[in-house]
Amino acid sequence: MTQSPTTQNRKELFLRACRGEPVARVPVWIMRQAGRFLPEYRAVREKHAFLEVCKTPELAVEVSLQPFRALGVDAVIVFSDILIPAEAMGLPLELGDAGPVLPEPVRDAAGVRALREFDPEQATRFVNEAIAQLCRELGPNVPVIGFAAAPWTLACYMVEGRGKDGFPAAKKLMYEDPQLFRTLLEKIARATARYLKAQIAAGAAAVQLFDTWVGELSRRDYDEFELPATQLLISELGAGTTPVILYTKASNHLLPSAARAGAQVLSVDWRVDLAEARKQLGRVSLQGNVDPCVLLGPEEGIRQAVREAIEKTGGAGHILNLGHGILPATPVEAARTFVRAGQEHLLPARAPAGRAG
Ligand code: 1CP
Repeated sequence: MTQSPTTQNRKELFLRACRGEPVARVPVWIMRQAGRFLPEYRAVREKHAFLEVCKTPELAVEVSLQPFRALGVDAVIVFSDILIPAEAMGLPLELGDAGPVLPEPVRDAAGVRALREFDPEQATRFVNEAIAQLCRELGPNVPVIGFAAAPWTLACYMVEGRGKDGFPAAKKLMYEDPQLFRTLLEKIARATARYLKAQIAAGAAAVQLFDTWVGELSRRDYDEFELPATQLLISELGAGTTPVILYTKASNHLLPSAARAGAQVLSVDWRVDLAEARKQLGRVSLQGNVDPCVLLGPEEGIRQAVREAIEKTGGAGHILNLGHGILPATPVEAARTFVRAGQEHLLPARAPAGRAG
């Protein structure tokens, strides 16, 4: 029996899209797909604290699988958080209802010096175990995505101590002591490379770097601070054939620089015109970029946004996703509509496109 385009080997489909090779349809997943919009996630969280779910492989596997079962997405991201390595580097971490808090933030040279290099096989072994268990459960045809924060975004929380508009304490340190800030980013980059290598060794088919707060940086500061740190991270990772996806938000002014970081896929938000990005950036695949708020609106609007996103890239070298995490208020049926609309949009057979330059 021939497989339908919606159930063919999802890992192969995902990897082909990362490499910009021809596909029958675009692969689809959703950032923050394992999370609060799913009633079955909220049920787990009623019984278990957030960090307990992250650190107990059986629970992390269960919530990672929930969106695969509920939505039929093409990739499963391991349930964890970008702040887990901050704790492994020595900063106590609390994750309450108001978001993450690091009560002992890094504010000076002594704080940067005290950050530990950690062994991901010891300190964050639970992440690798969750990935390995997911790979066993899902078999060889479904990609498991590992992830970490990009250096600037992790530094934002490490210095600020919590999420805060504009991350002024992080910027203050960057402007006050640029050399110290570079040292901090470099330390994070090296630790994150080791952390992600362990995830790949455990079976991750691709890894995503979240640079959620990079839009706060001017192009000049990005080029001076975050670009070299991200390049270092990706080159240290030496991922070989494992694709790296670099997510940036509110980053229209940075994209040509971000495209030089070494990632095979750039994940962008709804402010970016995918057709223009393709023209401007050349040899890079794109992920995104539907506004998560579209999923709060009518079904036809969701279908139209999906159609438009795919038509902008012609479906070549494109992983359909939202432009940022799915909102907790999203109806499950709307998420299902998004995934199905992407999977049912069949592409004409063609040679790889948009790969000039
Ligand atoms: O009570 C809860 O359940 C807490 C909500 C929650 C969830 C579901 C947090 C706290 N983290 C997560 C999981 C999570 N975080 C994943 C899981 C896998 C998936 O995508 O399904 C991922 C990839 C993240 C990544 C993450 N954490 C980012 C980058 C992506 C993004 O959405 O911007 C950031 C910035 C964080 C920090 C964080 N963790 C949690 C919250 C509420 C926040 C944001 C805090 C802030 O606004 O600054």
